[in-house]
Amino acid sequence: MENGLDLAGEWVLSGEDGTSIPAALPGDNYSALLAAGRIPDPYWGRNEILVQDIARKAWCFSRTFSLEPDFLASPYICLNLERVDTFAEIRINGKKILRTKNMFRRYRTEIKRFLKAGKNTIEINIASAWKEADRIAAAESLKLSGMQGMAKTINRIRKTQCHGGWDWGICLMVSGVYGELTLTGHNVAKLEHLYDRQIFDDKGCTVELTAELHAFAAGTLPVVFAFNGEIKTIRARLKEGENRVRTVFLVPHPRLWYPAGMGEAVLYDALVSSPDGSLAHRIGLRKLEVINEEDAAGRSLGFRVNGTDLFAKGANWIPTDALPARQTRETTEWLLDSALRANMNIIRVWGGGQYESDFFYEMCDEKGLLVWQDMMFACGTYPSTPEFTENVREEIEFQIRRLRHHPCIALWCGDNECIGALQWDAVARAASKTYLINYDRLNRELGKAVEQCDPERVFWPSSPCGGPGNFNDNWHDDRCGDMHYWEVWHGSKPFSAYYNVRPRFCSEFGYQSFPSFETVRTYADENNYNVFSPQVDYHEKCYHGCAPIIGMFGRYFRMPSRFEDFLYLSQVQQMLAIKTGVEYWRSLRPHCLGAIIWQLNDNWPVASWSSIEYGGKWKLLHYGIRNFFAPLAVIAYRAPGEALRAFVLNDLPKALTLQIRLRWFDFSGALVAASTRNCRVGAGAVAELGNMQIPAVAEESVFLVLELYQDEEKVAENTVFLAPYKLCELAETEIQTHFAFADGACDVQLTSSAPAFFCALDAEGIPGVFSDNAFTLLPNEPRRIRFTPRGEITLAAFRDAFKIRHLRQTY
Ligand code: BMA
Repeated sequence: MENGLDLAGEWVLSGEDGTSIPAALPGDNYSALLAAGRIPDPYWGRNEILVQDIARKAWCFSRTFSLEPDFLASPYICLNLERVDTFAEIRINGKKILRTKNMFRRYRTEIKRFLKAGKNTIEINIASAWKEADRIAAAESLKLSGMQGMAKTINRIRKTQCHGGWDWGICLMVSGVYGELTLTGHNVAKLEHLYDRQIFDDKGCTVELTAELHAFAAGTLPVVFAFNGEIKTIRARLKEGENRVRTVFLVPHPRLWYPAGMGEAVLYDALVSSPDGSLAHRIGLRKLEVINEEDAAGRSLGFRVNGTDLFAKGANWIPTDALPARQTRETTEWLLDSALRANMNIIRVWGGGQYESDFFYEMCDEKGLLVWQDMMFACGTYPSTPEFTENVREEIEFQIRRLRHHPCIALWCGDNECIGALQWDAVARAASKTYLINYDRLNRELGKAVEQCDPERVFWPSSPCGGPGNFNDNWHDDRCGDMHYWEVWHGSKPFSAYYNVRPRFCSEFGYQSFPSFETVRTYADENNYNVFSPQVDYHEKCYHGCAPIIGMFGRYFRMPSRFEDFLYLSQVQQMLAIKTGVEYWRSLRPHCLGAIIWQLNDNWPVASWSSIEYGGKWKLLHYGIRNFFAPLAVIAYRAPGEALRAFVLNDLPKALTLQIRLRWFDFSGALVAASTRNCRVGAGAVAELGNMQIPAVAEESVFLVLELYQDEEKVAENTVFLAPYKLCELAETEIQTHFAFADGACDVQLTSSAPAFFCALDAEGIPGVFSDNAFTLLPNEPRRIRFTPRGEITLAAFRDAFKIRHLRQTY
């Protein structure tokens, strides 16, 4: 560190009960207790229940540190704390210096007078957030309802809301510090933030850089900006308190930042320094517009980057682990890379989680993933008392200042489903006006904070909502706004219900599945290898339990026989659900301009809507997403009572002429009918293939294979059934495998004598990704699939771990 001391490292965690164990900070109390063998693994079986008393106690993190007289010569010394969870009293050398009450705020306080040369002590005493929330709730004048997890009162406090448990999440009301923990010395001022504003005109791009400094006393300071090979020094006169120092740079030929799939995510280094410290960011030059304009259907919603509209394809993001100590850079990078590899261009940071670490946004900048950033409120009613609102205002202002320089951030959204909660929460419904006013008071504060701190970006009041200036409930509105479509999962409707809505932008829709057998074995023992066993059932947090997954099987499939078949089939089913929605909505472009799947990841091993399991393994859904989010796709569907329709989807910024091959087969693999077509499809557009002939045979006796070719090269394929799978007499077949090792990866050649559907490959216990999965294997058309491991691998280990499953084998 420049002029400072990083207090990250080993601390001591002590408890009311006399516990005294080593604990790493940044980190949390549960992780420390687990590492010291004081609590059982909360992720195993039903252990969640056994570890709840930890959260009803106070915990203290303490350590000593030593200071050199040189450092103490600095006129000002700050203690800087980020992500302190939640109610902490901080003491230095026994003296109280600070109290915290919001894990999303940054606390900085000048503490020189409490320090001495040599050995010092720091204590972070953290009260039980749960008890504190209960206390606030008991005293509140406007009674609010409880939240869905075990910690019902968590909406009263500024802590990651899913810590209290969610319909996919364990309740672990952790405490700790997860961000910066430093002492910094200063002469005049602390450099706080650096951000940019960009003006595009015929001269190029004018980049205005602004540094925000907190001056401890009035004074002057040279502030040096470096950008695009130029250096500018400003002698800043600072007043005590907050100051802004600005300068501009002209970039005559800017290299623009593009989201994934549209171009390169070019970044420029921006640096500001003073004798008191420095800040370095990487910024992207781009014009990002949220298009929200009146049109024939109502009002559009979409993103335009550097003048080109895109179809937003992405997933919702929740915290990567319920134990904050395990929220690593590596896990984040794996998940974001996985999003990218599945052709996503946007991530929605969902409001029940947290504003993510800097490295999350830096990675999104680098990879070209746009971020729909919620503010941290979800699915509930929140207070709007002056105390709460003031606390939130500090939080939002800090978060916007911290994050606004990231080119990835596409918009600020006020909350997740808090308008919905006004309807489904009985208390709020009974006094709707009161709760609406309460909602609006807080929500308007959020909007004001955006206006003040980041006027260039759009404030989208809530997700879902009709957008600024629209005061409708907007729950399912085909005319405007973003939509959360939950009728298929929560409403138990068939997959064809996706054809009932024509969203302008669907920011949430999902379907659950079980994780793989490999992951189930991390939380259940052999006696529990049954979908309704206590341990497996416990790892399904939605109020319906596992029943909808199994119930839905009855619509489409024959009942699977073995436990592993249940797990597999649930993943096939999940993939089909999401595929139905995505393909249909993509075919509606430009009416619909976005599909954000619920949800990308899990924060513990559980049955959920995720496309990637806890631990990083891709579910079949994630492989499916890679195909149905591909920039070029060929699709066909038949909405109830309608004809079969087929489309070519092109998200690329250029018009193309493509070839389509259509083949109908029966289930022995015999060709029933075949044709080829040419199709011209515009840039970022959709083309319908007219005149789709269905062979004149029983619907349950055939299936359609569509293939899309660009200059002789196959770029996409799809398989479509006309009848539910359960009605079709699928042929039994054994898939032959042949293995080979190439470039650190393993190839497997697959051959079948009859059509095999949803062929799912697994390398149990070996982390890595297949080049394709859950595909149709046709007879006499062998397929070579590559497995790229995350680490080193031998062919023998891969062959031993390899498993393949297909639909006919499940019964
Ligand atoms: C949406 C989300 C989450 C939830 C999901 C599934 O409402 O915002 O709150 O986990 O549905 O029920």
